[in-house]
Amino acid sequence: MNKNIITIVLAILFTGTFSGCTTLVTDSMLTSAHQEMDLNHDGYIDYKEYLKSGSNEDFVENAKEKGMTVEEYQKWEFERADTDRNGKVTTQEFIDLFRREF
Ligand SMILES: [Ca+2]
Ligand SMILES: [Ca+2]
Repeated sequence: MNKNIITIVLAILFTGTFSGCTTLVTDSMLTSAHQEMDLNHDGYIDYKEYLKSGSNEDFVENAKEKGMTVEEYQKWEFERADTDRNGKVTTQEFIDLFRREF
C-alpha cells in the first residue's frame, strides 16, 4: 500500500488543497484510504474513526472557514459522507462523497 497516495487522498478530502489533481484519484486509491481510516477493520468508518482521520489544526481551520464550531463542522462533514445516516461510512459512500464533492 502506498502511504503517500493515501495521505494525498486524505488531504484532498479534508482540506480541499489539491482540488486540481482529483482526476488522478482512482476508486482503488479511495478504497485504500477508506481502509486506512477504518481503524478497527470492520469495513466502515464510524464517527470516532473519522475524528481521528484529520489533524485538529485542519478541523479548526475548516470550521472557521464555514463559520461553525469544530464540533458542528465535524458532524456536518461526517453526515455529508454518511448519506443513509446509519452512523457508518461504507467504501461506496466514501467514493461517492469524493466524486460528488471534487
Ligand atoms: Ca471501523
Ligand atoms: Ca452509511
